[in-house]
Amino acid sequence: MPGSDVTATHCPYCALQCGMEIGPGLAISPRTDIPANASGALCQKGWTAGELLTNGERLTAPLLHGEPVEWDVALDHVAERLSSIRAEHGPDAVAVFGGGGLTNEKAYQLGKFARVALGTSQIDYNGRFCMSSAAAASTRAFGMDRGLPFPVTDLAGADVVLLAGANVAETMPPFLRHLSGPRLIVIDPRRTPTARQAWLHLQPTPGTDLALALGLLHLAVADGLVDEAYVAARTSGFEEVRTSLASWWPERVERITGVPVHQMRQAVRALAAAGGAYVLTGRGAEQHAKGTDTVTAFINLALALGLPGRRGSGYGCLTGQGNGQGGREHGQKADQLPGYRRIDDPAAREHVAGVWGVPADSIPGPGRSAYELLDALGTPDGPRALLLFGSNPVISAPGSERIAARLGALDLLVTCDFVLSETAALADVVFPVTQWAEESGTMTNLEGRVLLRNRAVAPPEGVRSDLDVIAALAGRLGHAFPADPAEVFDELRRASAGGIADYSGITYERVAAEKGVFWPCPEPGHPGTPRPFLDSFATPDGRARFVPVQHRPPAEETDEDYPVHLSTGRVLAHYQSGAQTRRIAPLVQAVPEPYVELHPDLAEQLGIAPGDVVRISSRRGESKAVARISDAIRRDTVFMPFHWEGANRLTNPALDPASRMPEFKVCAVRVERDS
Ligand SMILES: Nc1nc2c(c(=O)[nH]1)N[C@H]1C(S)=C(S)[C@@H](COP(=O)(O)OP(=O)(O)OC[C@H]3O[C@@H](n4cnc5c(=O)[nH]c(N)nc54)[C@H](O)[C@@H]3O)O[C@H]1N2
Ligand SMILES: Nc1nc2c(c(=O)[nH]1)N[C@H]1C(S)=C(S)[C@@H](COP(=O)(O)OP(=O)(O)OC[C@H]3O[C@@H](n4cnc5c(=O)[nH]c(N)nc54)[C@H](O)[C@@H]3O)O[C@H]1N2
Ligand code: SF4
Ligand SMILES: [Mo]
Repeated sequence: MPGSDVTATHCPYCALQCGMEIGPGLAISPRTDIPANASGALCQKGWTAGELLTNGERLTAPLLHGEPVEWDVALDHVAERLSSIRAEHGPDAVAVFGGGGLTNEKAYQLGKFARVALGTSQIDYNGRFCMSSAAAASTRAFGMDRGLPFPVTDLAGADVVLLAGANVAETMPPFLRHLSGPRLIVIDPRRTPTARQAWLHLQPTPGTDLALALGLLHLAVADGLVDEAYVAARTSGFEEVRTSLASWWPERVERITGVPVHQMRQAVRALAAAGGAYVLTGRGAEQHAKGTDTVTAFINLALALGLPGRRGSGYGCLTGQGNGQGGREHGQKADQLPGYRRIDDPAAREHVAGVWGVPADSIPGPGRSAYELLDALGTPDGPRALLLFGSNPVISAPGSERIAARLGALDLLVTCDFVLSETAALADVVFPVTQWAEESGTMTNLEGRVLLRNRAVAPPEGVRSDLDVIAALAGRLGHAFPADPAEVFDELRRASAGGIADYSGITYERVAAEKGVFWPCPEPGHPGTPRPFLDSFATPDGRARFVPVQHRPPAEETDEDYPVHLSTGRVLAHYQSGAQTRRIAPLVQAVPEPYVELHPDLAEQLGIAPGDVVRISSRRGESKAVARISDAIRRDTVFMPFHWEGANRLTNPALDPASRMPEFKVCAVRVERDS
């Protein structure tokens, strides 16, 4: 805010998008006018977010083959290479990869840049690795994917909240304040800090949530707990689901999941007896080669109990990245156009082509999904150049060594980043870009509430914004793109008008004055839509759809050679690939190195003591980590955070058929003491 020495903005990290203020000397303090953290809470990462702004490892000049060069030199080089690669191999030889941490304006502009300036179909983003299974399941059931179709503050009024595969005590700590009233049921193979606060903790074998959800629904039906009036009035397809449950009797589910029948019964009864109840899924349930069906099974359970579309109850997915929600709405996804439109829908193409001023038939069709795109790089049929914004796949993609090799096979790799991430270190050209506090733009948080980040400080000399880079490249390729976020947002509004995620009534001024506006918001006078499903769902007949699904084992099961399940996830102090948080001293101090968590019995069997270096191998690769021994994990499972190189050398890139989500949460490994 010009004229004031304090600027209101939001945290650079997760999807809770806690409100914060930046004062003199980059002092960070929580805002209390933003519902997500109105309690005045921030987590450790939020408090220390300012440190990366002035970090010594900040990039301040473009790098061309590792050497600092002038901006024009780097931009000219990239534009020339892109043009010649395109001329020689066709437009699909150039690919774009985006991220769910990018503002709405950047996500929108990246999609337009790919389709209009490059004419390529090859664009996707890291959200495929994140909540895509829940998005696919929600679209299938409700006709719309808005992570939480209700404000977070609604949760406080519930009697029971079920968290399937989410460890919010570490992944969004201030969110826990909304859960201080309800009884918590947590489904997690580990007794996490979240599970420790639960009224009931179900501890399944990784990869068995689908069986568990079917077992819970089987019990609900058997015990007469189905809300028949709701099912009749608001849903379709229940009979088929009821029939499909027959073989999922609780004892069989106990054998598959390891969760005792009496605990399942306790969970279902509590949910059914509650005045208000929510079923929420996180990555633990979603990041599987059957993640979409797993989420569907939890949605079926929620529907049978009459929760979605009812005030004080519901189903939701806890979106993870800062703009994980907005990032999946505005066209950086392979099959999508702005406003959460489908790229294969002729009417959607006409509308967006009109806004872009291009013929509809010039917009390329759908391209490859994230993993498939990365895996095709540098292959005879795949892209030969990649422009990458806001992701570090050398660390975060499954089977990462293979992906690093694919990146190495490119003719041209270009990244934008503020630090030399492991992926940027492989790039031919790196553009140094501004960070959250140095630029303005909108973010859509896990509730679907559009929020405004305000520029608080000037960037270091030599640094430009992602929008500047896109505009400069587009300009060199013969297209005039604006670089001003407000101007881009105005165009995004028009492009989204009439779509599922309609932002046309949202303005920066409104967002600032109202502390956020919920989409859909189709007109300037429209109040926004905090709870889109109260009257009807977004399906053609307004009813939520039950979809029958069946359990199946993980893509890779344990065997003699690889006898232990590996699961992966997060710790409080680090964020994602760690490119940011591994450079912030207090966070490094909190968790300095990669580790593997294993049960005392397994450790004893393998002769491993706390602090030993352990070698973990899978069919994809091998990595080393320090042993942490804890009875909070199942005996048959080890856990590794993925914030360092290592975990993803092991993970299995088996993909979910609907969402194309890789199986990050379960694969088979061998664990040995490193001699
Ligand atoms: N500190 C921190 N916070 C973050 C992030 C971060 O990197 N660090 N990233 C943000 C992002 S992008 C995301 S997506 C969210 C993710 O937020 P969460 O989904 O809460 O995080 P994860 O640790 O990936 O997974 C949650 C839990 O799933 C459990 N799990 C593993 N396998 C299974 C399984 O088969 N079934 C079940 N039911 N559970 C399983 C793990 O033990 C873990 O405790 O966090 C956001 N917030
Ligand atoms: N094994 C395993 N792997 C996983 C997961 C898991 O649970 N287990 N989770 C998956 C999930 S949910 C996610 S979301 C992904 C995330 O993994 P990544 O996609 O790698 O995400 P980040 O580490 O956030 O990468 C962001 C990069 O972009 C930079 N950056 C941040 N903001 C901006 C910006 O505005 N502009 C530009 N140009 N750069 C920016 C950062 O410095 C960093 O280098 O990892 C996935 N990988
Ligand atoms: S919970 Fe998320 S948004 Fe809030 S301070 Fe922590 S990282 Fe930032
Ligand atoms: Mo994520």
